[in-house]
Amino acid sequence: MKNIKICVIGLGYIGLPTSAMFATHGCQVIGVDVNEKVVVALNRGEITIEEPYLDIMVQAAVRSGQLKAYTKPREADAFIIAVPTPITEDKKADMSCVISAAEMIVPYLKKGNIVILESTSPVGTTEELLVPILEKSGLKIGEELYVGHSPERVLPGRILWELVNNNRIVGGINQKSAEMIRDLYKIFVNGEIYITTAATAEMCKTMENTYRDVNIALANELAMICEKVGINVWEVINLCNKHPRVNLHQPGPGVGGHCLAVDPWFIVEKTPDLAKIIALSRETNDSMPQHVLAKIDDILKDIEGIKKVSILGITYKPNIDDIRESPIIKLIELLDERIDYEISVYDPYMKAHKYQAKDIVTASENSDLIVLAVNHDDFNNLPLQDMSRVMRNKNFFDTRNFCNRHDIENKGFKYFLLGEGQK
Ligand code: SAJ
Repeated sequence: MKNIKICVIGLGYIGLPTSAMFATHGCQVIGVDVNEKVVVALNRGEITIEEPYLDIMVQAAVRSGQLKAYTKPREADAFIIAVPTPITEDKKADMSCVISAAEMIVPYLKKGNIVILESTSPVGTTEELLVPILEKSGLKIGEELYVGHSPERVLPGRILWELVNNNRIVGGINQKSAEMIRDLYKIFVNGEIYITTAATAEMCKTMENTYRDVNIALANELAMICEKVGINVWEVINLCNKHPRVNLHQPGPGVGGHCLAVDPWFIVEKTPDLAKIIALSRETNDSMPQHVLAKIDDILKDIEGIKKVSILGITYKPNIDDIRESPIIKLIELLDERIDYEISVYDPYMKAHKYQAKDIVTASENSDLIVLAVNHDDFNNLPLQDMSRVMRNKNFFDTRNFCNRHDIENKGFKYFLLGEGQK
């Protein structure tokens, strides 16, 4: 199956690493993106997203001539659609990028080609949305054109390792399509590849992220309960997880990213009357920034006038530069709406934010409260002495159970922990 030509539509977090992976495994890859800047950068061997080691792999792929980028598709043996599927304001899947990507490839399709949808999509998308568009090619779907869904399952920050080593699901619109797609991914996948139907693969992907979201909601609910009854949720979770069949997740200031905060809505959209726990979990997780604000109000209730809150970390999770759906951005918006708060921010990964200070100590100047919002590795050794020296009131609110309480208290701070109630 080597030396085959693959056309990847969408050169983002999934399309670009996938292109580089095929290209460094002997395939000829045509990368397509509607954004000309991405195309120009890629052809220079540069990347526009941050992901460990991706730059090295992309450079190798471009230099070898195996990966070239364009703004329009070209003829190929296989087409992979890896474009965004965000949600609209009213929590419905926005499939416009999938539709335009599919329409874009129709003129280039020929007998024997494979088309794979990798974008996370509501159940039914491949058969009900993609296939009718591909039929415009005049090819017999499943016999002359092989079609399926193979969702990406990689974790930002570990994409290259997980692309190769994770197990993969391939859902075909028929058995032959599934087998053809499986053989294609075998080029670089070391994990198991499981074959199923397209609709099952779609449901698996959305349910994997829903599983995690619902479990985080359970942890967040437990955190609020523990605050109420005056115990420490982190101790409860730690001890519960000593049970061989319990795996409680971690509470926090909310759930972000383009996956967990989005995909559960794809299931709710299809079956709103049945997906009750799923919708409620989304609401619980979405309400966490509001809960963090209520805790901030409580910590600072005795301070008169304008209070300054310094937020450490704004990305949706640690050690990456991604702020999509970040609950910390939501928290900042909530604080922004209040005339009694002044805000400063420090995030080592995000230099451009309007409240970003040049360093942690500058962000702490005249502050009344530090909020540890993201557990970046960089925050392991906070300059507590210098922070405490420049602060007005020495309060520290840890929303991730990340810091050492004693170190912080030893530097004269009052330490507050999300999920810990006072008796
Ligand atoms: N979070 C918690 N508590 C936890 C775990 C996570 O509050 O116990 C929060 C994080 O702080 C973050 C959010 O959840 O805001 C999501 O982070 P994540 O690391 O759980 O996941 P993502 O969104 O970066 O990647 C997920 C992964 N899915 C699963 O682990 C089931 C990944 O494998 C998928 O490929 C990816 O979604 C995707 O693209 O769908």
